[in-house]
Amino acid sequence: DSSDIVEVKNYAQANHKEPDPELFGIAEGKNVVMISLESLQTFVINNTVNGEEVTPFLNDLIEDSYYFENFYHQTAQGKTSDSEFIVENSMFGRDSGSVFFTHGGNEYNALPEILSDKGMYSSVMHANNKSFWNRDIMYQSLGYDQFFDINSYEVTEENSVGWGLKDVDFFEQSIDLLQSQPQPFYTKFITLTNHFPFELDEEDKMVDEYDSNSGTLNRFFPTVRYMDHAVERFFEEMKEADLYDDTIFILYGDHYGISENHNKAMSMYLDKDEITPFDTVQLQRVPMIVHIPGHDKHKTIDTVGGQIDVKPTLMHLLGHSTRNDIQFGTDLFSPENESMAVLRNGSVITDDIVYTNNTCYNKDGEEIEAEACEPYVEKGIQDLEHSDRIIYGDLFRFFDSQEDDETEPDEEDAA
Ligand code: GP9
Ligand code: MN
Repeated sequence: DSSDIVEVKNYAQANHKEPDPELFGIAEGKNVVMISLESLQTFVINNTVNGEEVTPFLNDLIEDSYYFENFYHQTAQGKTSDSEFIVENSMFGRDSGSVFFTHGGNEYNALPEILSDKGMYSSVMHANNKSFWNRDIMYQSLGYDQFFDINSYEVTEENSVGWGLKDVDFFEQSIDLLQSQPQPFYTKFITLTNHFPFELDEEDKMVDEYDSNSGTLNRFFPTVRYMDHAVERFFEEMKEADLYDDTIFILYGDHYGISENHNKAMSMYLDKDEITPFDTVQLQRVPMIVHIPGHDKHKTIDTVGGQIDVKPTLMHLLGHSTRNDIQFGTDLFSPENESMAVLRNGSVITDDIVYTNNTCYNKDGEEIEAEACEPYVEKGIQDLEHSDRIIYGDLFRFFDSQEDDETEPDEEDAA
């Protein structure tokens, strides 16, 4: 009932972390381009296949960006839709099924709605049917102003492969749509080509397939390489369209592309004897890149975090306090960040431990005594439970986000 919201709110707000004052508001007034990179995992970053770089553009971009190398996807069966839900709400998805389907009509306090209320135009670009993952319904609940679905794109036999419109054509056609929007905008792009079963036309193969007993892993590398190329083209097009300088870019991998069914091939690629449960957790890392044109303090950051941290991170970059929000992530730039990620199955990662499968490991992958993991495991359970209570009780019906919204970050401390 409505008293639940008070408890959940108190829990979430007790975990609030103050932003880094140097970065707070650095992107104020700018456009935000978010790119959801289909099935991209961290293990291919700065790595090679058959002697060739898999992600040459992203590797360069990382040199000139904030790059979070210990950033985890937190999705479950809802795949892309889970990643969207987690990123937009700073809440966990469901432990099974997809919250996009089961609770698409709930009230939320999501990024698109918040940013829209603050004068930004919010939209999604994705060349698939609007009802896939129940997006047309859920995007209304999340407060998007516009969803450019497959009907906004010219999709032909020639420019399609696998699941649909090729990423290069998708980005190219999106530029006009982007320019039709009022600024500043908050726009999310969802790529498609690097999706299982990783099909690609010969002419688009820029690296050769890997050679192992897993056709899936073998094909993954050329489609990742193609997606990397598509993003490179998009950055060029943003510059040509004169949008680049007024925009900040957030790129993240949505979830794993290579499941545990391919462990044998994966161990061969990673040159390991076997893939242990510890390794499996490490393989849930996805790239997270924050690129701010003209910014000269970019660096690689080893803070442990996950998709749930994107919302507070972005809110603070745009200069909005999140002290009064209900969220389960933390600003990745906050000096007080606890460096921790909780996965949907209860696995937990910090700077020092990995907990998974009822086993506590140190960061060298050696089993250690359970006590070392206990407080983090408990925190993980609490986070998941409180987040779930919001979904199942539709608790945002009882939450007024505008209430004392104008409070500046430091006012309350001073009072
Ligand atoms: C479909 C795309 C892929 O529109 O987002 O979804 P996935 O299968 O990765 O969840
Ligand atoms: Mn996906």
